[in-house]
Amino acid sequence: MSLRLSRLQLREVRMPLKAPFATSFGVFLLRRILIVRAFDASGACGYGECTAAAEPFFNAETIETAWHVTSEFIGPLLAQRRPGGAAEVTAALAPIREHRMAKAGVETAIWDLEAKLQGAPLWRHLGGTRTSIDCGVSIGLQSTPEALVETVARELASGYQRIKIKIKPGADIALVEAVRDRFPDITLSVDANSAYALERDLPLMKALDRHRLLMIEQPLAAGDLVDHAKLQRELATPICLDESIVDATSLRHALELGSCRIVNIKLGRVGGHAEARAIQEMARAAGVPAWCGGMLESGIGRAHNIAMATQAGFSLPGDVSASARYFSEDIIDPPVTVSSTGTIAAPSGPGIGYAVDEARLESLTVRRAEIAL
Ligand code: OSB
Ligand code: MG
Repeated sequence: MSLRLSRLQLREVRMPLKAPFATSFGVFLLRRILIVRAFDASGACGYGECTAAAEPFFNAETIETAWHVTSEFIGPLLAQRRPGGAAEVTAALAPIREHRMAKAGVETAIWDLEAKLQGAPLWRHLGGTRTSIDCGVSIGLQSTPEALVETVARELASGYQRIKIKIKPGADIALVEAVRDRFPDITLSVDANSAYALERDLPLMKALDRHRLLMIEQPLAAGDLVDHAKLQRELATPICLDESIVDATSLRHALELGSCRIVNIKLGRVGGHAEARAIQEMARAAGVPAWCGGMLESGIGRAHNIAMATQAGFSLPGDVSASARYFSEDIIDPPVTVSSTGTIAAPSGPGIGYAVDEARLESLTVRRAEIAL
């Protein structure tokens, strides 16, 4: 049965974070999130989340660019091309260059809708095989090494299987040393969000290399696969690419050059489930571990991440953690919870498998738009 899309509903919700989340490129205090609902002619609907931030510091998109591109271009293209299934949406939107987070908000909503129409859990509909996913945490920059060590201790006690800490120039080796001194054997990684330069920072990278890290995530500029390849040749620690991988082609280039040995996959960064599925399949075929990254998502984006991470290529714990780490109240009910062994069970209900709390969504909404298809 072919999909009959009838309209999109966009809304911006504002969700304060429980604690500031600091990275090398800035601090998140509040998430401004574009939530997309895709309706079909029967009135059924699916939910998606656009993970663009308020500022263009992680990548070039913002919630404002996503709102504009979704209403002015994605909606009209869908109305014109009328994709007959979720797997056709990426091709239908191909005339729009880039703007992958905007596309992913819509594309993932259509996957949820299609899975719901078929009465199937989205994770199974995507071809997922894992009945539970392995979870790690991403810990933002802390004011002191002591504060960081305390936070790490708390997350380990909750059961998380892997600790990732954010680093930036001037707040790097001392943080890693402090965590390693206290926890010599934990699975530990660092994420630089492109804050380093090969020429200036090779000595620092070599110092990090001595700490048995699982990976060093995105040390250099997003566009610089060549310098990542040069750096990887100097290090025993695998480099993991996040910002650099925007589609399956960029992973192919990275693998051909030797720019990474691990890949972080984010639905928004790559434009949705179809591309994410292709990337994890390419990684699996190449023997390169993949894991699910995060963008401080609300429960809707989090549920999509869980579905994505059930696919076979996702062989390392991801940055998918409990709703309660970020928000005092989520927009799904019940919120995402993590077991004492650091796992999340794949849900059994249709679509994303978590009920959206419509009343709460409504109360957090600061603007909305309807797009007829
Ligand atoms: O680089 O992985 C990143 C958050 C915002 C932007 C970029 C990143 C992150 C995280 C947090 O590391 C992941 C999460 O817990 O959602
Ligand atoms: Mg990252």
